[in-house]
Amino acid sequence: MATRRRTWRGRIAAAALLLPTLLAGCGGSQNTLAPHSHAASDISNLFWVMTGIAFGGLALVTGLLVWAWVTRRRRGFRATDPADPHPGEKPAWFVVIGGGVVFPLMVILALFIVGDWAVLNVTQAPAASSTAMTVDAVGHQWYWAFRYPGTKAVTADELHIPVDTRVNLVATTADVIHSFWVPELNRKIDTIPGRQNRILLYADKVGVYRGQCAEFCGLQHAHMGMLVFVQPKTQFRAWLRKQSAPAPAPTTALARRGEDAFLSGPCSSCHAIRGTSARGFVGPDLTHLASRTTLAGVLIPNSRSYLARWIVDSQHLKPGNQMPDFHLTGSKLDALVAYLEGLR
Ligand code: HEC
Ligand SMILES: [Cu+2]
Repeated sequence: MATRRRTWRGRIAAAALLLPTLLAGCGGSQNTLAPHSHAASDISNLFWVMTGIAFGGLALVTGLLVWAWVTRRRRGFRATDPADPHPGEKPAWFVVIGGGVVFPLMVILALFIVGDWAVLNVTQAPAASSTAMTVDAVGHQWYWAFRYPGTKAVTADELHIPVDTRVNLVATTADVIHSFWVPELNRKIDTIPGRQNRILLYADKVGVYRGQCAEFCGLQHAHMGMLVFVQPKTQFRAWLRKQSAPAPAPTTALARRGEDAFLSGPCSSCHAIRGTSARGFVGPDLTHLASRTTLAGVLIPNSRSYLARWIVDSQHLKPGNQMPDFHLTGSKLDALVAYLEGLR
């Protein structure tokens, strides 16, 4: 008896210890329950309605069980005939049909109407005419390229949009299936080879929202994050104008040597820098690299030391990523970093 009690206590303690671990997934920066658009609000409301109904159902069934148990004990029930263990206790047919068929059907139908009809309609691909602008999101193993049709702007992993503006986001892929997901702004949208999928991107508040590839796409899937910078409209327009321009020319002798190294070496076969001869498309566009706050799918900050470490040892920072390590020595590395840091 004593051992039995101890194991139960152990199990409860284990569950209590596990709870904070599970709840650690709630909150934080990718929170579906902190919506900042109509679509995300509807998704969050649907979650609460479903949770409420689920727990209401649980409470109802548990309550009935307890009630049956208590009334039975009070009556001093003892089954004597094994062929008829419940003498004189035939449930009324309307309890069985009503509670077992009609009631669950009504709940499921109500959830279907709220979920499928109302919420799906709001989170659906927007009519192109109802949006103010389009952004192309292209999934790559393992980063996102963002293009602004009608301009030359291309960026990676850091998407900028104006606040209170309906954006038509067109999701495609350069390789395998990925999924574009910014939980605070809308549901997920898969990128399927050969297809264009669309979703509405809208934010009611200026800020930075984190997103993540939400479809397993290989080794570094977990490090395929993104940031959505929601800016006041005039700020956004200024940003877009700057991003559309070609890369600024290097201003120091060191940076000029870095440019030479970049253009004459293997870097330019994988990366594009507009305004130079670098036109690769395997890796992210680096035209305005220095205007980004992070590198490599929001894995590391865009600082001088991380930039140098990335070039020399990206396979250590993001194992299996498609950029090889370059064993460069001091002065050449300094020159490359100086050049990249000037790409504002
Ligand atoms: C074989 C193709 C290839 C070559 C060659 C290559 N890169 Fe890359 N590079 C990539 C890929 C792919 C990524 C994205 C990695 C990821 O995040 O998964 C990348 C990422 C980067 C980034 C981070 C960009 C961002 O916005 O996150 C920098 C900076 C960079 N490379 C610089 C260089 C430099 C400098 C060279 C030359 C010394 C170079 N690369 C050579 C493929 C290449
Ligand atoms: Cu992925």
